[in-house]
Amino acid sequence: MGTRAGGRRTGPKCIAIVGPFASGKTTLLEAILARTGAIPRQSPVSSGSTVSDHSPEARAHAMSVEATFATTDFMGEQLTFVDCPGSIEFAFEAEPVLAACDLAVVVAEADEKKIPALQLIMRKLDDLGVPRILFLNKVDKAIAGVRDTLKMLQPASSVPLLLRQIPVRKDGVVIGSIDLALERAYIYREYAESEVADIPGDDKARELEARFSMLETLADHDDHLMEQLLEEIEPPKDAIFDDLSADLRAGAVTPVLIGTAEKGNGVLRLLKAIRHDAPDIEATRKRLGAPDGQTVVQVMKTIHTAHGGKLSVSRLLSGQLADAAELFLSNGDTAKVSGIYSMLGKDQSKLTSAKAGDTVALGKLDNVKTGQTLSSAKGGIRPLIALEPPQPVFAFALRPKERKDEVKMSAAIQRLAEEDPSLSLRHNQDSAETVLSGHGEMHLRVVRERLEGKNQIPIEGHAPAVPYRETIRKSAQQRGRHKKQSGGHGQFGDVVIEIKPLPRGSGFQFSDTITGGVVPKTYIQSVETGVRDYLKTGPLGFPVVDVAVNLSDGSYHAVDSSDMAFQMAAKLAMKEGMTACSPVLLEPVMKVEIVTPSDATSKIIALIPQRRGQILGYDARPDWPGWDVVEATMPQAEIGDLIIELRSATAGVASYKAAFDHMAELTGRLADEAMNANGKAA
Ligand SMILES: Nc1nc2c(ncn2[C@@H]2O[C@H](COP(=O)(O)OP(=O)(O)OP(=O)(O)O)[C@@H](O)[C@H]2O)c(=O)[nH]1
Ligand SMILES: [Mg+2]
Repeated sequence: MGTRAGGRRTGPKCIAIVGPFASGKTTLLEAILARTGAIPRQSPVSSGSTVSDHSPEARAHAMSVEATFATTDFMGEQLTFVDCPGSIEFAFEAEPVLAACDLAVVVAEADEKKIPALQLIMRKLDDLGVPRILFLNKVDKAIAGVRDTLKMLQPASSVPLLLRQIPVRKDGVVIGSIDLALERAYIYREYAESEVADIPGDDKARELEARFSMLETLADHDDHLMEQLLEEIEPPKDAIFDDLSADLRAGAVTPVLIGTAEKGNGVLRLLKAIRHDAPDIEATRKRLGAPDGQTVVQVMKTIHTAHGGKLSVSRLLSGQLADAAELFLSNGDTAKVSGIYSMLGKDQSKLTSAKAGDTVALGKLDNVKTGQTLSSAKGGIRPLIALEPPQPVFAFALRPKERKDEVKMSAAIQRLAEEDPSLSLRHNQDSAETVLSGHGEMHLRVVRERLEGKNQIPIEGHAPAVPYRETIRKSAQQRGRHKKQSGGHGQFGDVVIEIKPLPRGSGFQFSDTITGGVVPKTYIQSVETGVRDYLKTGPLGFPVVDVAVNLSDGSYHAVDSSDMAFQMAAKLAMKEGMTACSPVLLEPVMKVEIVTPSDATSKIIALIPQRRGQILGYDARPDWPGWDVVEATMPQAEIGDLIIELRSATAGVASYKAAFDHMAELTGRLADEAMNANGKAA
């Protein structure tokens, strides 16, 4: 529980840093840590030595690929920041984090292309009910005015973006900011605290106008303020601060601060706003519906450290926790805490206990997963959040280069899947492949790099096999005789079968029209077994579907006939009969639903026929202003890398869902290619 200092509740807070890709989140965290003294100085992201993005995978791709935690201290208050990746492929990292945070700092920039990405994040925060501050970064290179930029970004937010600061410019370059609530100017100094100054005379008119517009927005939720504005009475500063705080906490507005993370400018104002306005753990506990009066722990991330120890980075929503404490999972199982740590990027420092509001890593909770809720209450409490990864959009099949690594690889994949709940793993029976699926090419590339790098397992990867089938176009009748005389017992089976195509989706049907017992009942069964066995691999090399086989005639021998002999006869008949039935390859066709920002819809529609798809229609995406949904059918073989093209057409934000629709005949060059590839794999 927090204490009150100067009328304000203080206590450990947890703040997620989110925003579109490359907006400067990692840079901002670095600036915050430098400003609060957690690190001696700010490193540029290009140096590869920031507190966040320390993994070789993040460095290799110059982007964040996982959530990083860093706890620091600002004016006696403990703040844990979580730097979340901006790429949509790693967006799921933020979900368990955001749920248990008090506040999100959304880092944005004046870039029209990134508006849909910003919108995705804002909606996520709306859904979770997380209050937010928008940090408009990179004002050093901004050409447009801040107010125009906010007008441009506003469609991404369901609540008003409330400008709290305007820039001070000199010769077109931003040299500081004016805080509209404090009515003070701050002149930037690189990597140091800004200098407080009077508002420059030239800026006074702009300041008053921007301030009035801020007050007008606040007055929408405050009748008293509205009256004051109408009567041209200057509202007291305290009342403005209270409104700013209340509206932010209620999620009624998104205050906007400006700065240049790269030079540490605007960071102190941001920290002060966080200190002053961020909700505390009590508010977050209530938002999540966590019970009071007991220890409640929400797991935000799972890490397997290089030294083999598992860490469950968690938020204490209420109560306290001592090392070696026993906690209950929602299913009643127990987990014993072995080590409590404060995090600063990859570094941990040991603690003896934790209290409500703390964000700490808990050691060796072997049976605990990301997103779970733990509690001190016997038998556990119900989960506070339900983590549901979206449907994967990209997959690859893999195996270790060396057979000896098989067991090691599957253990490593299990660990990776535990660290990343958006990764899914399945074994494809058809092709005997291990298939990993995830949220994009980069997502899976990073998984592969982790296997090869951290785990030292060289991997062979390829696109997963498409489950082709084959069927027939014509009917045929065929006799099959299996007869062998070798010493004592002979083998004898003789059948006549009729093979017929069935409508698509019927599968396989077997019947007999045997009369007079020319083939005895038990051997009819053997014929069916033989036929079914044959159908596992048809003349084109794939499982056969949509055929009917009727056993119409045959003969048997009282001594030499057997189950095996009739199976053999049936297979012989099938083998010869099928080639006369004009076999044809079938490929799976999916129904796809693509969601895209509307301005890219025509591009998306154009690429569907290029992938042998058929457009079924497109429409406005329900409840998503500025987005469309395009429906189409498309062969599964063409969907494998569809996401790459969708993302590149939409600055990374389009996505799709696919579900099996039907099987369709495939002939010509593509069929030959599929058969050749299958022949090689077999
Ligand atoms: N001009 C300017 N560039 C900046 C500023 N802040 C960050 N950058 C640059 O923006 C690029 C991306 O910065 P990052 O901090 O890695 O961005 P990010 O949001 O963490 O990126 P992801 O985590 O990959 O989404 C880098 O080249 C930074 O140098 C800034 O204030 N001004
Ligand atoms: Mg980053």
